[in-house]
Amino acid sequence: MAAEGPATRQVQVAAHLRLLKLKEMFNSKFGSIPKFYVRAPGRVNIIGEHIDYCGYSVLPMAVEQDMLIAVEPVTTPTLQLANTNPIYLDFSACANNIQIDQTKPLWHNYFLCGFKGIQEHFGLSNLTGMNCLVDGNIPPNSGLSSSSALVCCAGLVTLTALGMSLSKVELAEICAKSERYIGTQGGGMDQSISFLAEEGTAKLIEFSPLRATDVKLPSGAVFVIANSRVEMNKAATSHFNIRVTECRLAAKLLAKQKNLRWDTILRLEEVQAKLGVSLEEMLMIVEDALHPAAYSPEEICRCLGMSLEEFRTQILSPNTQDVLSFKLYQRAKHVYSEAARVLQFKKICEEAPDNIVQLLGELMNQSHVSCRDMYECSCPELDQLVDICRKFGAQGSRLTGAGWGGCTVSLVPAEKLSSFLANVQEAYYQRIDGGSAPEKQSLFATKPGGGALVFLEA
Ligand code: ADP
Ligand code: NG1
Repeated sequence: MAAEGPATRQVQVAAHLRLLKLKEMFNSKFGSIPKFYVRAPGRVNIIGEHIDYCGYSVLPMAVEQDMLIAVEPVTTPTLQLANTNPIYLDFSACANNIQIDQTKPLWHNYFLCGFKGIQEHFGLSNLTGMNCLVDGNIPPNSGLSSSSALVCCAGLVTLTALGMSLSKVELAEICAKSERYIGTQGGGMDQSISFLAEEGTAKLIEFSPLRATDVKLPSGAVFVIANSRVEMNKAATSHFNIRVTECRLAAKLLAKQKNLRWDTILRLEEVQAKLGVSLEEMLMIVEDALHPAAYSPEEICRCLGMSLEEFRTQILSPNTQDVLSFKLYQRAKHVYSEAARVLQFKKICEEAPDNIVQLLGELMNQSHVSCRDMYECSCPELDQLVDICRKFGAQGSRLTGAGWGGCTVSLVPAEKLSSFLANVQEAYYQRIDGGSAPEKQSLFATKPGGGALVFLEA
């Protein structure tokens, strides 16, 4: 085993101090000592954006930032939630009557998603309560999955308080499903990596059935996260669900054109599987079957032979009812090409050619262009940050997570790391910070971290 360096010890000391502080705060809040603690990490998606909910594999790794919850099960049926960050207000509810308000995605609703997911999985109607103090250090609304880390952490807290057990895969599937109670129709990448992550390796996450395979990242380069500082709460806007709907509609129209049973098809991957063709062939099929001009609800209804009423009730989500134009060609092009890039990325990591960093960087750059132009989930600040990162030495740089704000991930040759950080700091952050001290939380190198876990001692 390698000897521990001073940097590792510093991290351990900081983690220990964080736990002691949490224990103290818990004591002053609830007048007792936590019985156990749970942590669940955020993630950075290296490549494979907006394709998990279309059925395609993605390639994320866990980051060291996480949600940490101190817990004390109690004998009354009251669930009491508090947060170390005063912007997140205290909340309490009866554990047997959980209501999740989709119209206001307040922080405690994410906890309730994880709680309800476990409750429903075991069909429990009588749950005992808990006192919980939450401490999170994942930048919120920034594409690093703070919301899913909270949902997963809450799911594992509830399972542990009940004294029950589930596999990591089962937990990930339950939490992916239950996070949808908040109103967003995500795919499952975030919850899967939060549970299945392992230190030192990125993972290829595949769905149906859910599984995770190690992907060895190149040793000569570092992944750097940079936060554009534009926040985007996915549940408070309709951007995310509009894209999910566009992909679903594209899948149905492609299926109809290819004489498949379109009414049961929900994901673009199902069309490919039913046709038995390659991703490259799917890209050609999209060229023939869909047109680049946006589709109106009326045109879609004509193509599918359904009424506007059926369209609204059976296809649109509550927050996409008023959408009048759907870009199906562009979204399908992004999804099939991005799915192919994920497979190429994994293959290059396995083969490890001499120019591995250059090849992986090119795929990341292509991914960003596709997210920006075809999927339209970037924003001017993200595009600027990506340009700056490339200018100062990144071989590849792209938005990560849902987008419309949030973070970029860049692949930087190890020998260029310190000049890269200094230059990006100056070119992007100096301007918005007005020259104040660098904000470490906005620009940092990261490596694959471990997954969610429970522990007893602070
Ligand atoms: P992300 O890309 O970070 O997952 P989302 O928009 O999906 O962004 O979810 C972010 C939401 O998660 C926040 O608005 C907040 O409600 C919740 N959240 C994030 N961090 C914390 C925290 N430390 N404590 C409580 N809730 C948090
Ligand atoms: P973030 O960036 O955490 O909101 C969302 C979805 C993922 C995935 C990505 C885009 C949720 C909880 N997460 O992640 O499933 O679709 O966008 O690749 O909906």
